Amino acid sequence: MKAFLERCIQSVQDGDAELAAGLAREALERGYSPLEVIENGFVKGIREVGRLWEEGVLFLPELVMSAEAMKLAMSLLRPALAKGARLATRGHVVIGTIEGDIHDIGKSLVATMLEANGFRITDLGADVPVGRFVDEVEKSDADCLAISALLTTTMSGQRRVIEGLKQRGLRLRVKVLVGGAPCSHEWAQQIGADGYAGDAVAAVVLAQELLGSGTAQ
Ligand code: B12
Repeated sequence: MKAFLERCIQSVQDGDAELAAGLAREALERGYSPLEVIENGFVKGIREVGRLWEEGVLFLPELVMSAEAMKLAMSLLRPALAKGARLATRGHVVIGTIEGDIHDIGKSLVATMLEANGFRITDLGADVPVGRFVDEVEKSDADCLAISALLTTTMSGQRRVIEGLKQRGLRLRVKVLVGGAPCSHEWAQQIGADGYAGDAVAAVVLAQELLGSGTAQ
């Protein structure tokens, strides 16, 4: 298994979408846990790419190729992740990445894991305007708003969503979760969110706690 995960990591680092897709298919054929292959394989690969990019070892086109490889592998593994989805809903979560920010890999993983654990999901996508989050809460029966931000320059949008909810008298209608690389528990507290989670599994546990829908599956 370790050697297989290493190949997954390497395929993303090399930006080799064909190989990443082949490995995702192989993982499904072999009956490996899709979550383990994502978290300990492909996600590790993309994080390493981010680190190398920050150090100036890699350039943006290489980062884009790695992200494409990662997305393709995820698209193949996601249906297997969501297979455990229950019919009865544990709550309705509206999720999206904040405006100005196109990072959607982590947000989509959180959405898939929530769905697999029985939550109904409305995924607004990436680069979602602040007002769109607020409008969606107003017009839907959302129990929870989950806002992703991967950039230090866009995370302030999470605060603006919460302010927008307050202005429209909607703040108490939903629980607000925040996440993404630059966020933290302190940040969540500072902006008046209900919680922060550092990965998709923790996001499920948090949503279950906040919405009072039992223990993690
Ligand atoms: C892949 C990637 C890209 C891809 C995105 C492809 C896509 N469709 O998503 C591309 C190449 C397009 C890209 C572009 C840019 N990127 Co970029 N990118 C990354 C990278 C390497 C990985 C992100 C990722 O997908 N990680 C894998 C997923 C699974 O992890 P995750 O996103 O953290 O999500 C997990 C948790 O955070 C959490 N989570 C996430 N969201 C939420 C939400 C909630 C509610 C909860 C509870 C939890 C939660 O759960 C997730 C699953 O476990 C990161 C480096 C890094 N370490 O994060 C840089 C990074 C985020 N990018 C960065 C930058 C600067 C950019 C650009 C500005 C570059 C440029 N000069 O153009 C642009 C931004 C464009 C824009 N306007 O958005 C910087 C941000 C620095 C900063 N301090 O703001 C980073 C940190 C790289 C770095 N080390 O410098 N990027």
